[in-house]
Amino acid sequence: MSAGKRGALIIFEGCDRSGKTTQSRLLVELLKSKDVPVQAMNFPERSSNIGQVINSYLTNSKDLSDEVIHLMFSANRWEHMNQLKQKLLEGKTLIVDRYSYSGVAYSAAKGLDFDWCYAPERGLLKPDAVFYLRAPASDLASRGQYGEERYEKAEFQERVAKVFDRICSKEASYWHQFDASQPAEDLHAQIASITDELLPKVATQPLDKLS
Ligand code: 2DT
Repeated sequence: MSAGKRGALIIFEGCDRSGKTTQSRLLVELLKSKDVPVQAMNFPERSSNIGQVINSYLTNSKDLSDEVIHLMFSANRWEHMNQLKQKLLEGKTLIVDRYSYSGVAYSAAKGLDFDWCYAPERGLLKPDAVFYLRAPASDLASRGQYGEERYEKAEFQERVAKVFDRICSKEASYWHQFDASQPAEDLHAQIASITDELLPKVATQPLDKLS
């Protein structure tokens, strides 16, 4: 890497089974093939102590109040912030599956206040781009059975999608919305083209924080 050039913080967001995992993998593979330093990450990061509590909550083996689990998800991001910052400053581009917006969308979909949900996210690193994979809940449901985890229910996912839509219109300057029901290769081509333009543009920009 040339001196002073940082990597980009790119986030994938969307409902369960919107294709985030596939698209983030394709993007990582593409960047690797171009010798761009890149790393895939995802939130929740389930290996830390906090991550393990989140994991037992998601797999229904532990119950916590909506507020407590919300703050745990946020704390799980905060505990990794220094690491993320360091990697970006070393020139590594980070492709992250879910971030603060999932935090807000899933908790607000349960009925928690939107601003309350967003408050603990302030001060975390601000993404350079969010790729929002959007598909009607009926499309997502037709992709096979939902799994066993807590949130994998069609009606709940519809409420989550509404919150994502709201965030997308508020944060339009760095959110890119895609139709997730199109073929994976077409979606990948659009994502690749935006990423291509993004990397050189942000390389000399300072890191920003969510406000
Ligand atoms: P995965 O299936 O992508 O591992 O996500 N979630 C996630 C929240 O409720 N709050 C958050 O802050 C984050 C990052 C979304 C597991 C589930 O956890 C939800 C789905």
